[in-house]
Parts: sequence; structure tokens; C-alpha cells
Amino acid sequence: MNVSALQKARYGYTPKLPASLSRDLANIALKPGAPTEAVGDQEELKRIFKHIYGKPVITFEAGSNETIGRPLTVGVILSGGQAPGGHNVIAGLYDGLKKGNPGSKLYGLLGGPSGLIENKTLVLTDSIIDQYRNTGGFDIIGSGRTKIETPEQFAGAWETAKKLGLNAVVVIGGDDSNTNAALLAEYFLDKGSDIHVIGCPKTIDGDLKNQHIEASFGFDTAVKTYSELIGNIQRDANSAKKYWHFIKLMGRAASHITLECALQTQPNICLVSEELEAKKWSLQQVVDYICDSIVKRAENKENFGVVLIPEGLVEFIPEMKQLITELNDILAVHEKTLLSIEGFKEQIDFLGPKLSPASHEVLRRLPQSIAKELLMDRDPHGNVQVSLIETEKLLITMTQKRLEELKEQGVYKGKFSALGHFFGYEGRCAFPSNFDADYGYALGFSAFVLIASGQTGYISSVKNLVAPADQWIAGGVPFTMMMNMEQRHGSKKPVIKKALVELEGAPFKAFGADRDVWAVKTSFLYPGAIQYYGPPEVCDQPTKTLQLEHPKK
Ligand code: FBP
Repeated sequence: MNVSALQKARYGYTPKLPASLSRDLANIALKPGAPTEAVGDQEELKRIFKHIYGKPVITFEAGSNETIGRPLTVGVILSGGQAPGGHNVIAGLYDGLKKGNPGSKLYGLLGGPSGLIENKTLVLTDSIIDQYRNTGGFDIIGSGRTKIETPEQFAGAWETAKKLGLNAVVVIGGDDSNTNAALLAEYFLDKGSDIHVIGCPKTIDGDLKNQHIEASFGFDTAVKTYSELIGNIQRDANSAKKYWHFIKLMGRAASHITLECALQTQPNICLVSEELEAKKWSLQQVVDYICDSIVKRAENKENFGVVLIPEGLVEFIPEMKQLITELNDILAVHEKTLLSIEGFKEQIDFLGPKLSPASHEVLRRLPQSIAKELLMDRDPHGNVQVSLIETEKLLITMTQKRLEELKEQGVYKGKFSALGHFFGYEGRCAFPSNFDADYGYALGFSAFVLIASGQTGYISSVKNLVAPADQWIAGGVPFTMMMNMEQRHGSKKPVIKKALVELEGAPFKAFGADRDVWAVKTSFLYPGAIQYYGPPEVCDQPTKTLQLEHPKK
């Protein structure tokens, strides 16, 4: 196969494993902690997850493990958006299985959860795995966002699992996919079967984390890729001194990506959705905040700058959030009718009586292109597809308008020329950084140990991530520990609680301490490209978020 020089070199990279996973397999024992409770709605969740609720957190320690060498047949699913390190999770799982027993078999379930429902599979072999080690992308088996939801879909999953003779299914996914994995684990147990389900925390968004899951894999590489691009744009802006760049960054709900990129690059403005929601800012207040920096910089003859915008912003502006919540509920029932109506005005008229008067008014006042984007299809989990909403353009248009008013009032004397960018897909399939290559591999290997030790209802976990990899602590965290009940698709559903940016957390505080200076004085940092080879201080540094949230002891 014809591959790039870097790809060839990366095939030869050996991911670093925690000491607890490097020892002889028969000497990896499971140490359970105390039983756990869900983060909310405990009684309801106990009823829904009769079998898997309340399991203890598990860590791996030295001690004997008698079941680990038996042959196993496992199916693996890549679910949701791509995240660098996914191929290494599969490689870690595969290597663990083969080390445990060369007769073990790993099926790739093709195209996401639908591969399990529809029995679309690929038997993974040494030669397949070796072509994907330490590479980005999910192309080894493909991904998808299908949710296993209806009785027919669960029955399909059950049939496939029986036909393939699966002992376990590993779901590599974000909060929604791992919620689905929890339901599947419960379903299999309800059927009286011993097919086990283990999850792995994936998402560039970084919003699947808690005290035991310090980060999801993919975040590290994605933020480093975006930060490189932002730094390059900042250097261009500082050279040409003529453009304001409005850069929207992926992260469907939480602003972790945007915040981390701000810590790495020190732009003039970084909007953090969670803060705007807490302050109950309107869209106009956000625009006024941006204009304030533009006006002050213009006074210093600096008619250029960079604004970072989290992708999920619109869902956190209270008036927009209310509108989107109402639209979600309406679309859950009337989506087909709405889509059959021709003409945008007619669609708004149809929605009018179903929306509250305030939300109807917000929808009417939005630029048509943005309003249309809000009406587009939801994803199978009922989420607005925020990556398709052009918030950067909305903010440029509104900023332009406000600056014209300020010019008329004699407050602003600068020149405003703006460019919009969206960095999202650029970062999701990059070659995984050394951190994500190691972390992904360790998560996959840890998933194998959980399965081989007869566990189900767990998400694979590897923590102590700011320490060198051999000191990482591997184990499993029960799905139900991370869950609560939330409104989805018009009704209450069990879900893994999304970890949003905490305004009292160390990363936001570090940003808050400096941002007023950055807003006026050019303070750009240029992080450069991810380095795969070289000194550890250049190649193996975890994100600033991780370092601030888990300072080295
Ligand atoms: P996951 O939560 O599935 O990891 O996906 C995250 C994400 O990359 C978001 O940042 C983005 O909004 C979304 O996927 C885009 O979805 P799609 O790949 O379907 O366009």
C-alpha cells in the first residue's frame, strides 16, 4: 500500500501502556471500590437499570486473574463523530484479546451501531489492524450516529450478537453513544444472556468527563490542530493588520475546545457559552462585548484581531435556547409536516401558534439563513446540528451593524473588515498526538481486561493522565454513575450527564485572569503543529485543561 512517510513512521510507534496493563495478564486483578450512585434521579435510574445500576468503580492491580485467558468473541463499534485515537482503541482491544488467547476473535461492526443491528461486519486481522495503528480517522470500520432505540433495533442487535456468538460488544462513543451502550448492557441482561457491553470515552468535544474519566480521547489532538491553525491566522492577522477573524470551533454543546484553544493561543476574544448562559446575555450583549474590544483596539490603530466562538453558542443564549427547546419538542411531533411545507414564511406561520410568543418573535427576527438552519433535521439523539449553523457569520453581520451605529455616534473611528472560519472537521481525523495514541490504546486494552474479567455496564477508564503513561491508572467506571434523566425528543430519558465548562474550574479561571488584557493588547501565542518525534516537553504535553484540572502532585 502507498502511504505517506509520516504514516509509515507512525506504524512503528509503540503506544505507551500503564504499568498495571503491561504486566502478565494472569496477574491483572480487579479491585472494586464501594457501590456507586447516579449523579441525579437515582430512584428512576434504579428502576430503568435493574441489573447494572450502582456497580463499584474498578481499578486494576497486581493479583491473580483466572478468567483472562479464555477465548473471546467481541464486536467493536465506532459511534458518532470521528476522534483521533479511535484506531488505537481498536488496536489496544485487539492486541489484548490476542494476547489473552490467540483464538479470540474481534468483529468490526460496520458503520456505527447499525452494523450491530443489521449484522454488517468485518473480521479484524493482524494485517488490517497493522494498516491503521497510530493513524487518525475511523475508516477502519466506519462510524455512524444510529441510535439503538426501537424494540426492532434492540432485537436486531440481539440477533446479530447471537449469530456471531459474541461474548461482548465494545462501544467507542460520546455521552449519547455510551448512554445507548448502557441500555444495551441492560437489555442483554434482561434477555438472560451473558453478552457484555463496555464503553470507551470518545469525543473531541471533551464533554464526557468526571472525577474518574479525566478526558475523552481525541480532545488532545483536535485542540492542538485547531490551536495550530488559530496561531497561524493570528500571525497572519498581526502581519497584515487588516482583518478581524471570527473563528467558530467545534464542540456541539460544551466550550471546552474553544477554552483550551484560547489558553493555547491568547486571542482577543473568546466566547464561552456556559458563561454567557450564566450571565443570561442576549445575542446583542455578546455583540456589544465584541465591539468593545474592536473599538478599543481601533484606538490603538489595531484594526485586526481574532474572536473564538464555540459551535454550541446559540443554544446557550437564553432566548435562543428557549426557542431551540421549543423547536425540538415541536419537531419531535411535527417534523414531517414541517418539511412538507414549501416556503420559509409558510413554515414560520405553521410554527407560530405552536411556539411561545417570545420564541416566535426571536425566530422571526433572526436572519433567514440562520432561522432555516435552526429548522434543519435533528441528529438521531434529538440534537440540533450546530456544526451547520453559521454563528460566525451571524456575529460578523451583527457586529458590522453595531459598529456602523457606533461610527455614527462618533465612538468608533476604525476600519472593520471581517473573515469567518469554521474549524471542526479539520481536527477530527488528524494523526493522533502521542497522548491520544497512548491514551486510546490504553483504553482499548483496558476494555479487553474488563471483558475478559466478566464485567459489563462499564466505561473503560484510564486516569492520572498528567503523569507519565506508565503511572496511569486503568480500570472501569459504571455507566449508571454518570447518568441522570433529561428531556430528549419531547420526553424524559436516561442520559450520561454532559460535562460543561465549569465557571469555578481552573481552566476558566486561568482564562478569566488574562482575557481583559488580550482583548486590547495583542498577546497572541503561536503553538505550531503537533510534533510526533522529539523531546517530551514538545511532543508529550497534555492539554492545558488537563494540567489545570489535575495539577501534578
Ligand atoms: P461526538 O459527540 O459524536 O464525538 O461528535 C462531536 C462532533 O464532532 C461535534 O463537535 C460536532 O457538532 C458534531 O460532531 C458534528 O457531527 P457530524 O459529524 O454528524 O457532522
